[in-house]
Amino acid sequence: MNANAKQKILALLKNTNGYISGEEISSHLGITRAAVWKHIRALREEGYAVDSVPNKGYRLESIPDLVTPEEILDGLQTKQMGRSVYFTDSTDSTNEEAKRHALMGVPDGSLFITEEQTMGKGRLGRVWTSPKGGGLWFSILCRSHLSPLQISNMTLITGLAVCRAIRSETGCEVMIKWPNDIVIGSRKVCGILTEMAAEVGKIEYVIPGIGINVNIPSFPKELALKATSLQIETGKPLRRAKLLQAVLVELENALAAFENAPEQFPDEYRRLCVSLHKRVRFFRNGEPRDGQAVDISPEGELIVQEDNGEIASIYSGEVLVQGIYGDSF
Ligand code: BT5
Repeated sequence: MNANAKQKILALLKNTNGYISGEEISSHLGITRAAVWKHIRALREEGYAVDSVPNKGYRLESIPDLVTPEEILDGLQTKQMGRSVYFTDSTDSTNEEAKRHALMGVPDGSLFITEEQTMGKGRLGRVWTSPKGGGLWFSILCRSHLSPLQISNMTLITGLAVCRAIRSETGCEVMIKWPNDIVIGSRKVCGILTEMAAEVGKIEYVIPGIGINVNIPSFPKELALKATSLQIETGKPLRRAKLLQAVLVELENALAAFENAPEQFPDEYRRLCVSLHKRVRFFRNGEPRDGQAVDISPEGELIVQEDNGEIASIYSGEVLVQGIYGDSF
């Protein structure tokens, strides 16, 4: 079956107010009425509710919550980001998908997205729970001009973009826990894992991998205290493709701004960073060190005034924040 014709029929249905006749569709696309019917049936199987009435034709009644290329590209307002979509029903990890495709020369801004990850990755070998259909599990391949040092800010810029998008799409007052968590209150709604490949002094590619808990009604016991979803917070399910489009736009803008002026770390990040002005604990050589988070440096480091009076600049790693996910120390 011609997938392109199916996409065109979907676009026609979306752009028609009311019914469109089978005859009109078939003459518009130059295919038979029987072929139109087959495509309509395929769309219904995917979850599109298409009403059909004799002598009137077809009408799209509702759109399922899909993250297929058709739904992502429909109305996407970016120049490059997310314009090539690699969608799978299930995969090990979208970061791994992106790495495999990077070797095949796919374009800058390619999006790798899946309904379910069977080996979703957190940092430091941890697991990211990615149930089917409940979230936005995706990675973006960026062939950046930044230096490996500047790239350490990628996670922070991505977090800022996700934060902006969730705020504008849902009104949820999400905050950033430095460096890679997006939280609502004291629970995590999104995690970011950035991976990169570099030669000496030159970036080959960088892959921000983003997991957003969207339509997850509840979490298993071991996560229930530290995880939340947008559905839990707002009380209703959300169209994932629409939120994703907003993230892609924000990410494209935030990255462009950062590439133009890498020395100007956005003040907005500081305002949205829940770790700042809190008691924090970090680790040096396995030893816990406590203090107060006082600033983010222009390079994106967390600056901590330690209890012993020293000032520490933390570049990466785990930082516990008192009051978040029940961190206590
Ligand atoms: C992260 O690691 O937060 C990075 C998560 C990145 C996930 C995305 S999904 C798309 C792409 N492909 C991948 O394979 N990964 C990326 P970290 O800071 O290490 O946090 C991991 C910890 O968060 C786990 O040990 C759990 O305690 C908790 N966790 C696991 N799944 C969670 C979920 N769905 N929501 C909230 N917390 C979760």
